[in-house]
Amino acid sequence: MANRLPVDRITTPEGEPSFRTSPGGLVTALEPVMRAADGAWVGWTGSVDDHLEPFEHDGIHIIPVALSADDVELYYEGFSNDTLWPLYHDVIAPPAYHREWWERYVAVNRRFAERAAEIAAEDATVWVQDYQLQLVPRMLRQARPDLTIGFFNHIPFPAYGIFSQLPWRTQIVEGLLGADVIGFQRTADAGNFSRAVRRLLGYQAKGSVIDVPLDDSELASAKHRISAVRPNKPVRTVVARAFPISIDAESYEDLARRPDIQARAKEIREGLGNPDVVMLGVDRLDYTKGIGHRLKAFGELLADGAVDVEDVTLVQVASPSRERVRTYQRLRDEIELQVGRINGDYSTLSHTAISYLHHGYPREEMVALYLAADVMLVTALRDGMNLVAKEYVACRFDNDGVLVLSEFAGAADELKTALRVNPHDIEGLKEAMLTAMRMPRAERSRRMRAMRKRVTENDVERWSSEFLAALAAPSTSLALPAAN
Ligand code: GDG
Repeated sequence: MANRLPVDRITTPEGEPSFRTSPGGLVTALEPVMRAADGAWVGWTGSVDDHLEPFEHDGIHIIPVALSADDVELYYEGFSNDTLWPLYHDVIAPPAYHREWWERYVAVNRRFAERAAEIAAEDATVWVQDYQLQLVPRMLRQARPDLTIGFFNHIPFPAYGIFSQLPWRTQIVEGLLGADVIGFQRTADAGNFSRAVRRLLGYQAKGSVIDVPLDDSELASAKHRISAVRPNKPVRTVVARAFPISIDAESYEDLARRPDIQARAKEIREGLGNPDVVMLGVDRLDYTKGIGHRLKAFGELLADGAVDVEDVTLVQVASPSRERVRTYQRLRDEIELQVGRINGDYSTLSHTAISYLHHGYPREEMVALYLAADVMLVTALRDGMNLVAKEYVACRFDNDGVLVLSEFAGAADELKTALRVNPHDIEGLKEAMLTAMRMPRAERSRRMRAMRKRVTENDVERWSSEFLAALAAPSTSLALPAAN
């Protein structure tokens, strides 16, 4: 189950409302698993007040949860995107704390949990996705103790000094601990979570295993499953560890090998005036992505005369995101002012310094852009994983191209031969851009090969199967606490 269903509402040429599978990696990863296990996907269609009966789409059972306009405003745009999102990304933007947002978050989480509790078969496995639904694991366990429950957090989990700001920090941690396995992007995120558990609840958390004492109703219902040796109180063991998410690498490479997409990549470069170097950024227009830092560094390189607008172009795709949230509206103004200034100062009639695109594009066009880019800039200030970095690598079957990668993106744990940067260090960022532009072919190839090995081996199918294997492992069952 996830906040969003794996389908988008569309209107057929005949004017009929219909659904189309949304092209995300999560869908690709889970589709085969769900088909094999006869699974169902619980989530929101993305449209307000969409009261739909369950239906079947592309072999997947779809169980819609309806959200009202108020739910969207308070639970989704409010608590999820304006409280949790900035808090979990190291308070890059200030989180807003409103009690009515929290109350709605609880209510909507309950609605999701109730829906799953109604439809899940006896002893079924339920996998809850992401920060919008952190209370669901506990609610679901209370309603259906027979279920095996997994949770995956797609965004970072912050250090306790930051997390502890949250007025509802204890409820969130308890909510998550309803799961048997809690997955994070990085080992550091899992560590932050375990520390929060120790600090707030005093439970024992060693390595990736957390001992959660059973409450009285659990004790009663679990009696047949455990052999308690008094005076030790029985516990459930919860596993909290990293499962770094990935992409369907093969499908990206297949697109990159298509002659029409390669021709399009060439056309893109020609359209830009055939500069020596094309640098590329692809992000949702979000303050976590470090777009402003990237633009600043590039602007300074132009100002210093270290690069010439005739030779180097930066293409920045900033896909529209969360446009009803104020912080995002302000960010858009800031970025567009910055782009306008740099272009005004440095563009010529034949060459534009920054080609700025506030659009979403089809995946084919994204792949053509990846192929057209000599240097890919991923300068997130904080990012759970960053799939764009992995997509760029997956597309570069020519073993060419340079990835500049922020150490604050989860992908940095895996893509060790990327050019690593601290995006707050503008001088360092400028140097990395110059190093990337000037890197000899042999070094580009050596670095890219190593990254490709990682991305093709550790694809999204492996991510989901490793998570589900951990969930099925007996270590996540009832146990006695470890001896002190
Ligand atoms: C969250 C976490 C974590 C972007 N613009 C277009 C487009 N995209 C696609 C990219 C990529 C995806 O959107 C963005 O994924 P990211 O991982 O980069 O970032 P978030 O959206 O913030 O995702 C993140 C992720 O969840 C998964 O766990 O990695 O850390 O924040 O696939 O290609 N796709 C198309 N047109 C666009 O204009 N087709």
